[in-house]
Amino acid sequence: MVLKKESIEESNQKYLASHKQNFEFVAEKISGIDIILKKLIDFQVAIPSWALGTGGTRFGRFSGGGEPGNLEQKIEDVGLIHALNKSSGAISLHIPWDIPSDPVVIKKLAAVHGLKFDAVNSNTFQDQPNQALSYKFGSLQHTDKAVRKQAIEHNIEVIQHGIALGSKSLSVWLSDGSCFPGQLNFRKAWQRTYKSLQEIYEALPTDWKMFVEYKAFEPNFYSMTVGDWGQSLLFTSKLGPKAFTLVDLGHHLPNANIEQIVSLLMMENKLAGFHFNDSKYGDDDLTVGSINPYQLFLIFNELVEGMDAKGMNHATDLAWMIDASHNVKDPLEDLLQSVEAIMIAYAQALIVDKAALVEAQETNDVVVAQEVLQAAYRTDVRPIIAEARLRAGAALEPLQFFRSSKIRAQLIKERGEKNIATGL
Ligand code: PSV
Ligand code: MN
Repeated sequence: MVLKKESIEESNQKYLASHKQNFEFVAEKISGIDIILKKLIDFQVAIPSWALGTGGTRFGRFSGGGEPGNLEQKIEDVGLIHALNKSSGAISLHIPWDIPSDPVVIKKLAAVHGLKFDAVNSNTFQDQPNQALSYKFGSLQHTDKAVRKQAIEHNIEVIQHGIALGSKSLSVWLSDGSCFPGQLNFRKAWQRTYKSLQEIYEALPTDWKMFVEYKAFEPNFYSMTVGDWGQSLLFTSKLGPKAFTLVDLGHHLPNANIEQIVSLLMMENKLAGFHFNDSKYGDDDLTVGSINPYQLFLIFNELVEGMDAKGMNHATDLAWMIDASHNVKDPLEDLLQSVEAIMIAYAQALIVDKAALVEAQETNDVVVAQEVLQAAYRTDVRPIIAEARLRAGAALEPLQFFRSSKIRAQLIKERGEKNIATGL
């Protein structure tokens, strides 16, 4: 299913007059609005192929129907999101959930929808049918050299799939660790993992990056071998200039100061980018901005400050991706909400009065520093995001469009109620 440009334009007409009024009201108070709009238009957030179906927990899964049953349909779904917001121009594949049967055809299909291929993700946290050796006790850390070799070879195969599609990065998330005290020698596990990562690193093409994602707990509950940003940074620093630390917002212990982590990783040129989501308790994988939008804004405030300090390109120098799961919402609606939340936080960070903030910081004026940040955070920037969408040819009201055009009903008609997406 491909959305027609004309139907989006027609729908925009309904909202245009009130949108213009709202936009002018907020825009007149913001200096450099056209530069901000350009940055917003350029900013693209990749959609993970595994977030297009209904998620679930170990207690159950409640499918909503019309899920994409293959890679082609997943690309079609990301194409729908991108047509509606023009901010989701990339898809991130997880191998082996999404092995392209014919990369040339898949690449062409993605191009029809205006999509590129973002990072490719390896999977050594599950055993696949017909897999020779088990990852029950880890993969790159495993005590058995043969298991490590199998996991290394899988990562190299993922790189090959990525090369065929035009990806430029490999994301490695390991569930390696231990469930009980005494199960693992931490030092040996770290060293084995490092050696394995080195072999994968050696297989990277020269213009590729390797992202090492950390996670505090789950599925291992006593130790994780890449458990926090310190452990990941130790790996990526030793590996070399093509290795970076990937921040997934749900992978921290409660109340971690993620914005500070982000700032320091950028200082060291070691921030890969993000897996955006939100959470209340742990790795909840909830809609971005649904629980703690202020934290998201504070993270973007550090990102903009840190990227500007280094003269980085906001749109292309870091990897922006969602990593979420939708147990009770329509996945496409949820993803539209997540992208919107990211754009809002980014726009709010762009309008922070930087000179006033620096002045407050340098003079230890704590009260003014808070006022400056919250003035930006409390600005309703939604008309600015909508204007960026309008200028990019997207829908002024993506969610309304999705609902009023009955897109899900059409997908159910095409794919059926029981189509199940590959993934977790
Ligand atoms: C692990 O929780 C994770 O965040 C990693 O990014 C995985 O690749 C992804 O979720 C999908 O399971
Ligand atoms: Mn993740």
